[in-house]
Amino acid sequence: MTIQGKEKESKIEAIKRQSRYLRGTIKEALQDGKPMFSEEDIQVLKFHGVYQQDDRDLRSKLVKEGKEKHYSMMIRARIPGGVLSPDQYLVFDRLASEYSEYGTLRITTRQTLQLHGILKGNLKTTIQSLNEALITTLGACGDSGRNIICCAKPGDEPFRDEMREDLLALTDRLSAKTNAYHEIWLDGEPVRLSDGETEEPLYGDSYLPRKFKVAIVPEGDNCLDVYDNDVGLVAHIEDGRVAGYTVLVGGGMGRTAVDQSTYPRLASPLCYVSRKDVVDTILDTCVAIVAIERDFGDRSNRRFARMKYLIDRRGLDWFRQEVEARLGRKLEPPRTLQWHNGHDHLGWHRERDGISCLGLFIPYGRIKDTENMQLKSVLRDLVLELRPTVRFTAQQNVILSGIPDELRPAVEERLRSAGVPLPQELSTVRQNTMACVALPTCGLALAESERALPDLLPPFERLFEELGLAGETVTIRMTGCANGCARPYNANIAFIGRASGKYDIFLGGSALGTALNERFREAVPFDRLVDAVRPVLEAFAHEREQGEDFGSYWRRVGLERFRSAGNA
Ligand code: SRM
Ligand code: SF4
Repeated sequence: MTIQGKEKESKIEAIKRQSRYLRGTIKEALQDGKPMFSEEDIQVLKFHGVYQQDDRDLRSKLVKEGKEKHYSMMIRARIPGGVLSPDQYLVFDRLASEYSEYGTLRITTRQTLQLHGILKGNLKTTIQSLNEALITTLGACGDSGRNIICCAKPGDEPFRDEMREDLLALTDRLSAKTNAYHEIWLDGEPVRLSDGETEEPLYGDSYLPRKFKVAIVPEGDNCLDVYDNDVGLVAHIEDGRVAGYTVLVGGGMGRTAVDQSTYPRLASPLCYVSRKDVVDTILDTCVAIVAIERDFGDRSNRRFARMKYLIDRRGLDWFRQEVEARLGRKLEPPRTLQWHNGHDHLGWHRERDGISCLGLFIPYGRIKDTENMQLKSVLRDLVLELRPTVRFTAQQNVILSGIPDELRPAVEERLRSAGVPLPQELSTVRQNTMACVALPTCGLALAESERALPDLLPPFERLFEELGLAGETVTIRMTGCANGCARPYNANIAFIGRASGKYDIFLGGSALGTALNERFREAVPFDRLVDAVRPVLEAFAHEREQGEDFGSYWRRVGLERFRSAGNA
């Protein structure tokens, strides 16, 4: 049932449909002794939170030697709202040490954790161990509702609990229901369905045309780029409680460098849904939206299968009418939204009386031990001793929640002796950076990102100091390709991998996540990136109006002003 019903469906559509609700031949393949899965199972595995990858640092050497690629799996958990109990965190820490070839944990830009470098032979044990700790990986990847993200800041305001309640209810409604996960990973018995019953009441046997992302934030605090999601729920807070949500639809970052008809898009306000009457109205609205994408999304060309393209093709009015028809009622118009924060929740904050939380900057989301910084070890020790709730943010950082106020100095001391800087010891620019994983694990990376940004930052920090901009919030994001996993198209300055060692530079954006940036330069060599951006930052430092931030300055002055600037 697609609007392109007569067009040929993509290969992946057939794989999904023939997978018997995500079973494929994964169970058999786990016993076959090979280091990798078949092409079909690789696609089905994504729905189970598993990506087959190979170590790209070794690839060309192995090919030259006529050997097989070095395969391993990336496992992505689904952690709604990014919240883990201390014991759950410790399970991840142990699994990273025991089974990941890299020994690391990776916080993602959607508040969850990835384990890279899991050999096929260890896959089932690893997933089983996560499940024993009540952590699933089902739906962390694949064409269904992904991990729903929510502002991770803890606090005693009732609206935070209400947002979490709604997030969990929505997670339940949008989760895949197939029994395949239990059969494959947990040795569950095959399901017996009675006539007319289906394993996937919402998704059907073909699931969605593409991934589907939902985010929840309180109005004002856009710490997670709500406009970049297929559905954004912006909570309107009245007297400390959630009065209702403005629903945004059709956001997404992904584009393809070689195809100019692909583009990032900020979500459009669709409607307001009150929470007072029935929470179900919010859930029903979201389910109706998902079902529209299921029924009308493009199933012939995955490049245009995200809901943003459906909305642009058919128009927001059509979309609204379709939601109304499915709900059987008129939608209320969206409310006007105000934003004042785009920062992450770093540093110490009051959580409730006598209790604090600490937001720690995790360099590009990678929890690991190095010679200079024993981040993984100190986090493990703090979690073992203090038993904080561990919260991941959508800016790849961690918040340790529930720390008694009197223990603050001791926590700081422990971090210092492990070489972990407190956020206030980091430059403002560093605190506002993100980089996607890219090499060596991401199969789509064209250039380095997580491993390259650390070398790029010091010259930028010096430049900001030199220009008197050290206190300025300017967001810098880097990705290894145009797919946009670190949400680069919102950033004030973005470096987007174009080829090995070369990056497109995008400028403008908004630190509040409310505007997209524009392409300024193409395929600039890594060692010329700072010089390419320098003239724009110099002009900003000298010409900006009182209180004007970088994004507003860029939009006022315009791309034309800088066409000839830079020496890239
Ligand atoms: Fe992503 C594909 C990593 C957030 C847009 N992304 C991938 C894959 C799985 C590569 C692949 O398909 O083979 C990457 C795995 C790399 C690795 O080795 O770990 C990958 N994406 C990531 C993470 C880990 C980046 C990070 O540094 O944190 C993020 C995991 C989030 C999560 O927990 O679910 C991640 N990806 C995003 C985001 C940001 C967001 O959702 O807020 C986006 C842009 C928003 C959006 O979806 O529009 C994003 N990833 C993509 C795309 C482009 C989608 C599109 O609409 O065109 C791809 C490629 C694809 O799907 O074909 C992709
Ligand atoms: Fe890989 Fe590209 Fe995503 Fe980076 S942006 S993780 S290189 S797909």
